[in-house]
Amino acid sequence: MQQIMVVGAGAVGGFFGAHLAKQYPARLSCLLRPRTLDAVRSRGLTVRSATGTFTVHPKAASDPRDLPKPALIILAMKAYDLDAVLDQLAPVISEDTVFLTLQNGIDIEDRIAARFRRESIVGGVAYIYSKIVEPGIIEHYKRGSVAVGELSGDSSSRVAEIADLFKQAGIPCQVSEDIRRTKWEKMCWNCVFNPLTVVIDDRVSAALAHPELLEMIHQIVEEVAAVSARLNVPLPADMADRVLRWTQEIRDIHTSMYDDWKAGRPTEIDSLNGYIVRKGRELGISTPINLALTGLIKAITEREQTGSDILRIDGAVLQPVSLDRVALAQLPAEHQIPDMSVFQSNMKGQGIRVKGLLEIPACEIGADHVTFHAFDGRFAASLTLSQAIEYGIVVYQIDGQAVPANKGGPFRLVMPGLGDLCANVKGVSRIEVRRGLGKDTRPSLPEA
Ligand SMILES: Nc1nc2c(c(=O)[nH]1)N[C@H]1C(S)=C(S)[C@@H](COP(=O)(O)O)O[C@H]1N2
Ligand SMILES: [Mo]
Repeated sequence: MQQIMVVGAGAVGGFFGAHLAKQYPARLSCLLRPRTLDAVRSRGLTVRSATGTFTVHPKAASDPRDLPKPALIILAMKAYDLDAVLDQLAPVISEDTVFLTLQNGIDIEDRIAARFRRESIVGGVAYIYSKIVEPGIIEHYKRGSVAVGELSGDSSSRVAEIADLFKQAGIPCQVSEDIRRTKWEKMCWNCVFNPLTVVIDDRVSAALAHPELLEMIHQIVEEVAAVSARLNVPLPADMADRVLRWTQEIRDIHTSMYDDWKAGRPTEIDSLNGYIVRKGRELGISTPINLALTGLIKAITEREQTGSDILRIDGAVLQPVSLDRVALAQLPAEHQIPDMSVFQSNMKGQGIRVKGLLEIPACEIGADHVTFHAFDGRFAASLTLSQAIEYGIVVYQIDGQAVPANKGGPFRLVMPGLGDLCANVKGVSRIEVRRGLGKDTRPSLPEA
């Protein structure tokens, strides 16, 4: 396996990629996202560790066709980026390309096998505690080893070769005779401590400090093990105790989910506890604790959703709120306008009165204006609160579908009766309640 391509230079890919690049400068390249690529091109890829700091300058690109054709591809990006990465890699994959999967999640191999040959996949598990400090700079705190193995459980020369590659580069690598089980064992740990550290907003050790949580940890692992057993990967009866034992030497750490949450990145919840819930449902196994954790993690980490398809009400309110199209459709019927053509024959779609929207948050006493901001930040209209309440309607769907951008969607503010067309904000994504007039970039201010 002459050419090696590492996908991703995050906490996992950055650490292992840098070690491999140091040992095999001519053989290793990195497939990176544009932001990381810029950083690695200009400053290299740096690993800071208690045992030393080093920087490498690997070949890197954000299009795999710009890199040497890989014989081995080490997938080390987040599980939720898998499909996009596989699309991107398709042009450089041949009959004898080998994939090594280092990400969390149990269905990664199946998802690759749905696209490429199952025989091309070698299973892997990474044991490491590290963080991205900024793009291209990884801080490494603990561990830093891998386990690899054939999904079939057979021994093979390619697995031996991969293990050798890592060992020569100073990375401890174990050949697992049952890599599927090894993955499920790590899955147990992940399904316990990733969500718990987020829920308690604290280190792993804080989840060990209360007997109720220890009992909950046992229940999480039992649910995971029940699903795993039905998929023909039986785990030991004392699996939960093993998980707790492994945790002792890393008591002080947070987890990758915790770090993702704090950094505002999406979490891997759907590949971890969310996967257990989905598989459990398919197999008729009930997984109440994993279900609760999945819901809680989504509620905690996705709280501050923004984006062009989210309408946020903030400013002079006690607590900002965010609504998507589904949430808007569930607001009280008295505020809904099922058919906008009642105002004007050429208007289409379903709307919600701004009055109904502004009843959701508690407005600060004295709030008297409201500013509607377009998503692109290039247009805003400021109205008095009473104008907005009397005339404002947000059109949010047409025939049950999102309003297209060329019709001013996903959300368009209209003001039938106000007579100010310029107050019809297209692509509105933020409603800012204010005391006094706010930003207004309309070509002419409303007369009223
Ligand atoms: N986001 C955004 N919304 C906007 C504008 C704009 O430039 N950006 N122009 C406004 C003005 S001045 C008018 S007259 C109407 C035009 O809407 P139309 O393109 O549907 O005719 O959109 C209003 N809403
Ligand atoms: Mo306008």
